Amino acid sequence: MTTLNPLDLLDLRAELSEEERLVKDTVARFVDEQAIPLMAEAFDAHRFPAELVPGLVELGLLGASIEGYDCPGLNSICYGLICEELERADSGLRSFVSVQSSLVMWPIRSYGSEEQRRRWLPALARGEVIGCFGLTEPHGGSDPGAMKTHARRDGGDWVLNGSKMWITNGSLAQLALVWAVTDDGVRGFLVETDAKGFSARDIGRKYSLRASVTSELFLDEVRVPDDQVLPGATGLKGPLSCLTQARYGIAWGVNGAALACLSEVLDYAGSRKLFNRPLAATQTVQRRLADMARRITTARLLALRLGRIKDAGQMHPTQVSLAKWNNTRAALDVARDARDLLGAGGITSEYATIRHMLNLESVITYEGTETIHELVVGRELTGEIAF
Ligand code: TGC
Ligand code: FAD
Repeated sequence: MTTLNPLDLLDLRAELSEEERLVKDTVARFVDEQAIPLMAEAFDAHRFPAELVPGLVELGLLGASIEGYDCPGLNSICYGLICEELERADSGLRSFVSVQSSLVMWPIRSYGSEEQRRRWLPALARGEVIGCFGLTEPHGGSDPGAMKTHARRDGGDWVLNGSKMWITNGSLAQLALVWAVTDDGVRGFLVETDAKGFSARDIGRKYSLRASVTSELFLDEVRVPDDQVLPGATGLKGPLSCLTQARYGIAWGVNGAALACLSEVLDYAGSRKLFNRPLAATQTVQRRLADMARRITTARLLALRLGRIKDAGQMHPTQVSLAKWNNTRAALDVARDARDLLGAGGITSEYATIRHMLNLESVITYEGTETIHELVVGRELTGEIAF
């Protein structure tokens, strides 16, 4: 009997095309050689490892699935595999790429004017411009319809006032896509962060996603010319459709974090000797390891199916909610259990598991909390809105 790969029990690799495997393997090499060695220190130091950006750019990982504008136009499976590999290093690294690709470049590609696309997309792909996505406000993120940040017309300009909270890349960004209420509903504004009246302040003392920058944004009479408003997006559907893209990537990414934990705990359980036998030779430990493998395998299958549906142009936001919810919950449960199996060492940065576990506490909250995604699926099942 052939031996199965413990990290790919159903041989999902066999489902990938040659191009998809090549993308996965290339990003995996970058992650193993350049990203993983940096992440524990970056997390400890509460800093985003910006030295990785040139490598991300060289591999075409910023805006990887955008067609044209100096971007590679890879399919959705490739984008998913990129997220999975990057999150094997750290959720913060995947977050950086998610925001740049799905929450800044995707809306400019989908809702921007031709002039906006030409101006911003190549620079964002080259990492010369870093972007952030400002939707959440201090009074509550789950209900973006309660947005207070507003924009009023003034001659040929718009004037923005308000604030945003918990914004990934906020103080790194040269370009902030800020969503604001206008007389015609919610619109997206491309705000250059050196504009007068714009400021960003980092949120410190995080115990999660420490290798990612999270900021507050303040807008005090910020003037934005009319040609920097996204013409194709009016209403809440604009930002919510961007979230669908990013949540899709998260449904893949979290599997990478879970795989990193499983890999680490398998090594540990195999080598740790207690009561004259390896830890791995006890029934309850094997059951726990098997359960981790079950959760990861089913989550990866779900992501793969979702990716194929997306590439066929058939993906529904509720399906993305189901996958973001299921896969993030699976990854968090795997990480917590792996942390316990690592014993005392598992509470230190000697192992990556606790870092992944803490990061996943953010991932289960951002891009729609677990409850919000359960309620989206509940609405689909019953037709009743219960938010
Ligand atoms: P609702 O009435 O349901 O919808 C309004 C309009 O939007 C459409 N729509 C969507 N379109 C595409 N994708 C989706 N996921 C969509 N969800 C809704 C909908 O069809 C409708 O269109 P139309 O034409 O009828 O007007 O809106 P609602 O206000 O009832 O929303 C419900 C709810 C709770 C699901 C929504 O507000 C929600 O998703 N809340 C969670 C907010 C959230 O996820 N925020 C994330 C902020 S960004 C972030 O966290 C980045 S972290 C990045 C990182 O570091 O990786
Ligand atoms: P709340 O909305 O106040 O929710 C609090 C609790 O109430 C949650 O448990 C929630 O599930 C529950 N709840 C809410 N509504 C209901 C209901 N109807 N029924 C039952 N329970 C409910 N936002 C951006 O715009 N851009 C970013 O780049 C970004 N990056 C982030 C990075 C990090 C590290 C974090 C932690 C957050 C980021 N966010 C970003 C914000 C994120 O999207 C919000 O935190 C999230 O949407 C939840 O909003 P909230 O924190 O205000 O929680």
